[in-house]
Amino acid sequence: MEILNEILNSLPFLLEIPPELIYVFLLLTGIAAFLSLLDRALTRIESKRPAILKDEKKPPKAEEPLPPELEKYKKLEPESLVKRLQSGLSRTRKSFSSGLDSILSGKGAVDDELFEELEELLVTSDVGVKTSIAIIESLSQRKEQLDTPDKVRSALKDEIHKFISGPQHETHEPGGVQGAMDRLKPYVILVVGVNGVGKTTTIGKLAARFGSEGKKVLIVAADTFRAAAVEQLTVWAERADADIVKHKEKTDPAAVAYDGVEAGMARGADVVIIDTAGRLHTKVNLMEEIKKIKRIVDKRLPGAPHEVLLVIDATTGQNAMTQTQLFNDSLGVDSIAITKLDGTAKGGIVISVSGTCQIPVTFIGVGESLEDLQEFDPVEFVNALF
Ligand SMILES: Nc1nc2c(ncn2[C@@H]2O[C@H](COP(=O)(O)OP(=O)(O)OP(=O)(O)O)[C@@H](O)[C@H]2O)c(=O)[nH]1
Ligand SMILES: [Mg+2]
Repeated sequence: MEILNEILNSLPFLLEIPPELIYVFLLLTGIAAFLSLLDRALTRIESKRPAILKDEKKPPKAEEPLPPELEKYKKLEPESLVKRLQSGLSRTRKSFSSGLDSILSGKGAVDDELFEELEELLVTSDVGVKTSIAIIESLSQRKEQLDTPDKVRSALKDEIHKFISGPQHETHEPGGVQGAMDRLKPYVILVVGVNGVGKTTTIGKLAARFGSEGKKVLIVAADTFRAAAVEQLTVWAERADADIVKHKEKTDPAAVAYDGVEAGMARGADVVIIDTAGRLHTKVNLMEEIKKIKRIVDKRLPGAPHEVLLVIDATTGQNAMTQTQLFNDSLGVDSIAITKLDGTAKGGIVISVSGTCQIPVTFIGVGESLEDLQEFDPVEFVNALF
């Protein structure tokens, strides 16, 4: 205050200005200086944030023509996908619908016996005992309204749909937690599962799907157990126009995964997909190995893998449930792909897994070609079943 008075006294013309105005002026200057400092500090913090946390969308990739294989994939019409789904599920559908027809035909009364028969049909379609009981219990609560076979059929369809479209599917979209793929670069997917379930094939199909969306995909061959695995993956990478990182046979798979993620970061990949060797969920040492892969990947890119994708084979029936549980206990599974539905009449496993495990089923495999890996859509699935 003294300094202010001194300044006012030393500059007589200032005396003509009311001191209140000078105070206001000084206050405003102070606020402006503070805001400018704050802005500079925030800019500095923002520039230091790791790229993977940035919220803004990635700039679109320069327009490049897609290779013919991916162009073909991109142009698939929804109707042709539905047809493939229906034909892929035809064995399950035949066995399920003919069972349902024979139960419902000639039934005069909707009684406990009918519900028991329906429950048995579900169990034999591999829906699982617990799941089947839950679905039929819920159906029997609507008993009063079910006075014709058609009503029973459509109520059962409704119950199955309700059962498989839990909230976990709503927050997930193909390839990850909603929006995560756009935010995280590279988005890292670790693919796991027991031997021969279709991990490598699924990775090839996924790479093609992401590639057809204009994403830059890098596949990591961390299955160093079999020499043929790397060759198989190389063929898929070529088909999908994806980059591949591979090492010599018997290299530590965690080291390959580490290098793969590093390469993905250096080359600006949008998605990094890591293939791993098939392993029995009951073998402790093999489960420890996959945990190590996960840890090492996280070391190179904190937060990665962003998605642990478990592949299960529909033809293995209820054992797939045990696999899901043990892989989830060891690693934390984020999403599930169920393959080989075209090879079984017991596609009910999809209902069992998607209804009981709190993990979203994101893809189902209904054949061997690229377009046969489909997004799991509960409505389409139930429509194809009835
Ligand atoms: N019919 C059919 N076959 C499939 C499907 N998905 C994968 N396969 C076949 O299943 C076999 C095994 O597939 P892979 O992708 O090699 O399985 P994997 O899990 O990588 O096997 P490992 O690496 O040995 O553990 C191959 O012959 C695939 O063509 C599917 O949805 N339908
Ligand atoms: Mg494989």
